[in-house]
Amino acid sequence: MICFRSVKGHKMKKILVTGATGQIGSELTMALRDQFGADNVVAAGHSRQPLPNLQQSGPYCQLDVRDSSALRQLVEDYQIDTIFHLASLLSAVAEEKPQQAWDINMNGLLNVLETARLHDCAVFFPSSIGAFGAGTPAIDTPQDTIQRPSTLYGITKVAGELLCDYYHQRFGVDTRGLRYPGLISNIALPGGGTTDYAVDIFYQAVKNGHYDCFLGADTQLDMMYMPDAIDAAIQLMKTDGHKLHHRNAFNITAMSFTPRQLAAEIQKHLPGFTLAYRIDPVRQTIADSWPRHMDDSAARAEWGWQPRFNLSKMVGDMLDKIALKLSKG
Ligand code: AKB
Repeated sequence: MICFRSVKGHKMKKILVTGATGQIGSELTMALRDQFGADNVVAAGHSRQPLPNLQQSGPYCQLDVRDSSALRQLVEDYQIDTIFHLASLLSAVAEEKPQQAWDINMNGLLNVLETARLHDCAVFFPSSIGAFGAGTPAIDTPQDTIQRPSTLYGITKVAGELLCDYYHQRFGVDTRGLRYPGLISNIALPGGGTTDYAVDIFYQAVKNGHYDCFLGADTQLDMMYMPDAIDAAIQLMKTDGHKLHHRNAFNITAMSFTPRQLAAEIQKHLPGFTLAYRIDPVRQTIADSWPRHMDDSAARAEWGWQPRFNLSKMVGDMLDKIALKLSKG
């Protein structure tokens, strides 16, 4: 592989977040604005309405990442040097619309990487536990291992990891990425993932004291609370690139649990909470093909990854925040 320029240490001065109205983007954009200045972080959303604080606290625009000229214009207009590219369809919705998922996930990423090559930007790309498949070791899943996913989402994540590697090795673009587990948050809802139960359960527990879970009681998956997911993305992008042996993409996890274990933790705060199971065969099949617990030692060793939230800390914080949110209406 030929590399035409070496990777410089990118300073994040002008940042673009695609998919800024999504589950990660809504919080990452605000965290970046806090750290780098509100005017220096451009939020680009597409299909979802932005939350008022996202739209009002700094530059916001509409962008379909498949529109390469609009993307390039935006990068030129704001002199962007770093792109957090979050726009993507999630696993369950991608199974409903595989052609559209390919178009958005792959052509969107290609447009971002080409724009980054032409305008000398660094790129953050979120991969996922979905990049693994049934042939991957499910316990302590190694950083470098078999990746033969059976979902369209997973295929776009593996291809995305490889494409990011290619742009780094071939063109010197500073691409970096994480393999996120299921993400649990209380600001924007996730949109059509397999791990969404671990968010829905909190809203239903507080509102109705009961939840019908679409995954089976003992389906164990890696999970993470959103504050850790946000810190990880920013920390990885700030790390001196010379320290990184892996780039696309690092396994990271914070906890690993089943619906039964999550319910038991919620019951410590809400003793009357009940859980029943109404299995969705599509999402169950997807979950069964994913790792139960990833080995994230490469992330810990190469850039100091260390989560702050475990299961009990996350559950306490989620219940407090959701109760407050619902009480405000
Ligand atoms: C999904 O369930 O699709 C996502 C993911 C694990 O990538 N949350």
